[in-house]
Amino acid sequence: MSRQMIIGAAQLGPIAREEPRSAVVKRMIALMREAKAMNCDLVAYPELCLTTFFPRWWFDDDQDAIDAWFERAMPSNETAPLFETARELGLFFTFGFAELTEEEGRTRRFNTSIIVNPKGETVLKYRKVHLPGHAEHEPWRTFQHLEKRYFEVGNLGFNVARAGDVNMGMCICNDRRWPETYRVMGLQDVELVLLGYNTPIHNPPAPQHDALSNFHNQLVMQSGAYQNGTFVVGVAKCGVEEGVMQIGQSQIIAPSGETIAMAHTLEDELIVARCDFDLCASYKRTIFNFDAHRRTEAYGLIVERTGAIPPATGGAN
Ligand code: CDT
Repeated sequence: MSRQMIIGAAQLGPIAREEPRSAVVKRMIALMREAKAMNCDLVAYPELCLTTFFPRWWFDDDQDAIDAWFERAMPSNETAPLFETARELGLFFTFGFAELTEEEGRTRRFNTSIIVNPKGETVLKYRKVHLPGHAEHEPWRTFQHLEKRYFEVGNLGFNVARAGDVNMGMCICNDRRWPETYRVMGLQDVELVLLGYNTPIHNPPAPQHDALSNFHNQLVMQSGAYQNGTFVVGVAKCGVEEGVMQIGQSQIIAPSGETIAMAHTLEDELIVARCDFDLCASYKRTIFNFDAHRRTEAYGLIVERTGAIPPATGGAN
């Protein structure tokens, strides 16, 4: 019998700075009910999806103002209805939030996502590893991208969990641009990578890339899917949020690398695809049979070196 899941990617349009979590949760529940009506088994939401994308602002080191964007408990009073609705409907779901936790005797803050099963249990937690942007106030930018200030680098790695008979993993936004993200999960036989993103079209240090934002979004997720024989589900928070235009293009990608469903708006929108996880095997057993074809003896630099060092000049091979 083939292993199938109907997956809903629940794209969210902009969330205003003043919009309370309770209002966002209502929007998420409306999409969840729509997903159930379309026979979905799992609903995926974007990165940091309970509030506006707050790293675009500098808060003058006002820790209370910063911490107001973070969740101290999950579920919380405000998010409990999401968990209850998923239980009522019998759905898996995944979403991203800013996590504030006490660990190793100190307060820690992560950009986090979780997968929750239909019983309301968290089956996997992920904390974002690749934090883009900058750590100091850079007033020359039209908006800030202060993830390096507000979050620590995730300390959980890229784990894969067996849930609903499928090997599931997660990453978050900027992680999707890095091939190592997918490969570490590929080496755990991942079949479904769930990821959310907030991607402004304008990148102040490299405005020449702006027109390629959608292309790059597809390029990285499609190649990650194909090269690891996995489904990839990318879910945007998009549209003009507090004056900043963010890309949409939420999509579900098959292990062939083909996009099989894509959002066409920059608003709350559900896209749905039936995913047959047995399709992963034809890639994992042939062209990307890691056991047969990977040559780890040639890959040492991947973990030994972080930044690129050019070759010495003048030498011939
Ligand atoms: N949220 C997030 O990771 N966004 C980044 C923006 C990069 S430009 C600083 C992304 O890679 O989409």
